[in-house]
Amino acid sequence: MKEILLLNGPNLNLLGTREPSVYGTVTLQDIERQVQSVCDPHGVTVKAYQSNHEGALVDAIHEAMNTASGIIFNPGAYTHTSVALRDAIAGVGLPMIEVHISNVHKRESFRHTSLLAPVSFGQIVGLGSLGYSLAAQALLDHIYKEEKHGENTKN
Ligand code: CA2
Repeated sequence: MKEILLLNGPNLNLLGTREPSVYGTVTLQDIERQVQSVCDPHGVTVKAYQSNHEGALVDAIHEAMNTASGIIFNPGAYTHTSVALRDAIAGVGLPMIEVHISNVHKRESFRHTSLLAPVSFGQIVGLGSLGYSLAAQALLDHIYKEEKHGENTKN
């Protein structure tokens, strides 16, 4: 069975418990369920992982290389700082879509730059928890298109 990795970075375990005006009232567990319900009709399993530690996120990306077909990733504040996460995504070569709950472009200027954006095939920002469900749809579409392209270019 196909699997995707739903990866969340630092502080996103607090979703739904603090700062509802910025991050909403939906919990991370709710989001994990939402993403699984998008993937269920496609027979795709969602492996969900959250960590507050950069190295643990790098390890999860490496593990996904052998198990997953793609990654939905909200790297949290590491979005703006982490060369290590960018290198990990580039290194495993899996398709990755970046999600941000808040509209980072309406916030402080240090949130306007993503080191991960150049290694993602797309970004969804500012749509709250809905962004994760849309990201799941986009990732499945991307994976199926890649598979089709592979079949068509086989000789
Ligand atoms: O908008 C996003 O999804 C962010 O990735 C969230 C990060 C922030 O550093 C990025 O610039 C944008 C912060 C996650 C903090 O999550 C919390 C959730 C609830 C309560 C407090 C923090």
